[in-house]
Amino acid sequence: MHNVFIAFGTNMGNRRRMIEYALILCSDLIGKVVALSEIRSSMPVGYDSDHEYLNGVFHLETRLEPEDILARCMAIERELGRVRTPGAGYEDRPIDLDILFYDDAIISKDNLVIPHPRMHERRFVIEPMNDLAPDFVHPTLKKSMKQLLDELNAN
Ligand code: PH2
Ligand code: MG
Ligand code: MG
Repeated sequence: MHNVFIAFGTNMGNRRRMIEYALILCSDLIGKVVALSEIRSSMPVGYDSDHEYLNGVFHLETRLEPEDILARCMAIERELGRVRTPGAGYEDRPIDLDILFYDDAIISKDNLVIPHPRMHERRFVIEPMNDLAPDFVHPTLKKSMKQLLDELNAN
């Protein structure tokens, strides 16, 4: 069994409902839900929009390989109505599912980078990871979620 942490973010439509559906579809298609973090709201980071996000993290146990998890996350995003505009950069979305960690694997492919490359800069990811696994050590940064949160709080 593998432990996977998947970040979710939603800022369109009925956001609570999107999270509920995403959780059900993740448990159907990816694996057993071990835990769900607190859900927090924040304004969009890295682009301009008036639509507030709800963010959090799912912890799942899975037999799937990372590429397969990625394909299923994208299928769930499409199922919940996400449409990507090619070349548009960040956009509002009904749901975004990002693989943060897969055990302590380090993967760097064109279509998939694990750990998620920008996660340690993002409070909306580090706070929920700290809810679920404060002592989990980031495999490349070699810092725990608690340490990464302390660093964000200090800056
Ligand atoms: N996701 C982004 C870009 N900016 N801002 C917030 N608050 N929450 C997000 O999930 C988010 C974001 C790209 O995936
Ligand atoms: Mg994202
Ligand atoms: Mg994404």
